[in-house]
Amino acid sequence: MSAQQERTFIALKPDAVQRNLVGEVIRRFEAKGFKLVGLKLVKPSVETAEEHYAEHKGKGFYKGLVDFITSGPVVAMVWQGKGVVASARKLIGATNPLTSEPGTIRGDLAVDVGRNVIHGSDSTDSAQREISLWFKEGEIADWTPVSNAWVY
Ligand code: FUP
Repeated sequence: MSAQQERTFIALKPDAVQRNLVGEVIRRFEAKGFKLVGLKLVKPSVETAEEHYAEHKGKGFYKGLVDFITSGPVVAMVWQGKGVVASARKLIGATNPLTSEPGTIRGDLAVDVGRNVIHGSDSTDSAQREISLWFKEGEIADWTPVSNAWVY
């Protein structure tokens, strides 16, 4: 991975999977120009969910959040590219979908803060922590297109 590149952790939450929005969200990241380097469908353990959302421990919504995120499969992903951490947050939109701008994923696809479709790391430090929480090293694969020979 070159110095300009960075990685971010993205999770499509159980509502995204159950509402068949997986393709729609992946399409937006691909179209923007980022590279998919990790992808798996997982039903998170309570331990993983609690560690992932550790910063919210003690808040009123914490238990509901952990219950929700562990309720069904999540699509866990690692996306790579220039400025991907901050750019993904812009693509995703504000936490509460009722105030997320139209054109963003949450602004276009959700209404409820507790069912806001997607998670994206909020900094490069969080991204590193979250990628190592959700992925083993061998599950992430950087790649370079061989040529345009497959496009016709
Ligand atoms: P974000 O980084 O936009 O995902 O937002 P936060 O880290 O602040 O919150 C994490 C998740 O907690 C949100 F995606 C949804 C949930 N949440 C609530 O359910 N109620 C709240 O008031 C705030 C957050």
